[in-house]
Amino acid sequence: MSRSFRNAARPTPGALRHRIEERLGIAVFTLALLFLCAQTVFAHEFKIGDLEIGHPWSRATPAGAKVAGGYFTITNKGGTADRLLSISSDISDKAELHEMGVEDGVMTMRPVAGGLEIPAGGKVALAPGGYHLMFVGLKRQPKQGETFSATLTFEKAGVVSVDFAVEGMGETGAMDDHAN
Ligand SMILES: [Cu+2]
Repeated sequence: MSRSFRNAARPTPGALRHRIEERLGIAVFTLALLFLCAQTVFAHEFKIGDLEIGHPWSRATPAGAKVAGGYFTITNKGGTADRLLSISSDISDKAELHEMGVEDGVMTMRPVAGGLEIPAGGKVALAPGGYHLMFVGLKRQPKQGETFSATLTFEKAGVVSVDFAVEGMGETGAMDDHAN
């Protein structure tokens, strides 16, 4: 019964080719969708005025952690300098801009006073080991694979909402060309 049905339904060579092309089309479409999704998570970018905020990311934290880092690049395509004044997010009580450096052979971290300048035509990177955001007083632990939103306020460009992609606990950003 099923054999005779199969025989009756056997496609002509032309129909077969059409069917293969159709499947290829679906495969290409699926790949394009996957690519778009990957773009959103791994190389996402936000724009406000002349500023481009590249790939905001954070790190998953162990249970009970009270702080989490925040990293991204800011590119200023304009002719005048701007300044990152403040950051806020629902994930923590507050967010601070920190600078990391070595003082007397000891790694130290201190808040950056007066905001972070983004020179005209310049690019500033917030990355592990240098300037970074610190989400202080976490209300919950950021989990790998999720995103959380934050608001950045610039002196001239204004306010922009961005999404931080949460990466693994051991992530250093070294393999990420956006962090350079
Ligand atoms: Cu810090």
